[in-house]
Amino acid sequence: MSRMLHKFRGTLVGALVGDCLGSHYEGVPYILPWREVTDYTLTKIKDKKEPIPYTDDTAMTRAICKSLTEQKKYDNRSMAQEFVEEFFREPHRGYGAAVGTVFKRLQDENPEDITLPARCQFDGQGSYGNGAAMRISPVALLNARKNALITHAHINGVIGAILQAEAVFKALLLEPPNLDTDKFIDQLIEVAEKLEKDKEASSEKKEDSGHSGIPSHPNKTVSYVKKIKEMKELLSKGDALEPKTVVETFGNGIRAEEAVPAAIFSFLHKGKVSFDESINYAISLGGDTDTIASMAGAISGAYWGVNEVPELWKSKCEGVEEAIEFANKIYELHEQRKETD
Ligand code: R7I
Ligand code: MG
Ligand code: MG
Ligand code: MG
Repeated sequence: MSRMLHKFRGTLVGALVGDCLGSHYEGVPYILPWREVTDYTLTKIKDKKEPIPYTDDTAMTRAICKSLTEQKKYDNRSMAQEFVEEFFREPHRGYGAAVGTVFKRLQDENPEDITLPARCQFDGQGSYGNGAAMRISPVALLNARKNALITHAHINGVIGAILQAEAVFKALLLEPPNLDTDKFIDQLIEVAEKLEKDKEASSEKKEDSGHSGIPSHPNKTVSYVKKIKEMKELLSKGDALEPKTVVETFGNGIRAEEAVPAAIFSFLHKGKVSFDESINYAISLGGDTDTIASMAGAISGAYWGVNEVPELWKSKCEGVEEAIEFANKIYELHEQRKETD
């Protein structure tokens, strides 16, 4: 089997197991002891008879896979339709509290511009939730910004999704044990700097013309660039690094600007060691554990490939087979594109 297919499977299965395992702790307001997390993920789940269910993070990822593989291309209207269908089929997968409004409006109004409902969220600010970033791994090779805008209009929600996609994309191109963390960080900084420069430019333009573009609130936002730059310093502390410092630096909440840096950092800090350490570490940070672990899992799975995902996790989580099938189909698409390019 080709190494890249292996890595595509690792990406989707990695995102899935991170979601399933992390969901056990979603919302805990404190840092979890390492022992507690590994006791759960490596021991306690052995006794589970029922599959460990996936949450909205995976439900939306699957909707993206479905659209991509059925349309055989990136089509945002089809993406939106799959999100809506999936949401109304199983609304109780733990979706963010506000995103259901977007799906209802998409269904009831079928607006010509499908990003309209998302732009009306939160009094026109758009959602800064991590829900665009959490689902983005299958689009890592395609169009992350466009996909984010279906549900998340706030610039920080969008930048988070693009950076997460970028991290997955970069990890696909690396082979263990060759992970130069400084280089990985420098490349991400470059992308983040460009995105944040665009954000400033678009907000200046908005003030000038009074036109409503993508809502952006540069004064109220924390910079991704600043957070990514801090990763080097934290990584240099090695095992002496306290999880408390990590959470103080990045946050661990439902905002994309917290969860995305926390996930990327979990990969850089522990994903170098093994796939499972990056998942356990992401969960141990507390807060939005399913989403942070799912995003760390996508990056880490892209780096390691599916064989490095523990068999126990693959056997206990709901939807692993479907994730592998989707990975196969997206890989096929990827190969076809290479031929026609
Ligand atoms: O971002 P989203 O899809 O939620 C994803 C999260 C993940 O943890 C999943 O695992 C699931 O549990 O939910 O959904 P949204 O409803 O768009 O955003 C999530 C939450 O962020 C909202 O319900 C709000 O609490 C908060 N939020 C905001 N609050 C105030 N002002 C997002 N944007 C704003 C805002 O502009
Ligand atoms: Mg969830
Ligand atoms: Mg939830
Ligand atoms: Mg979550």
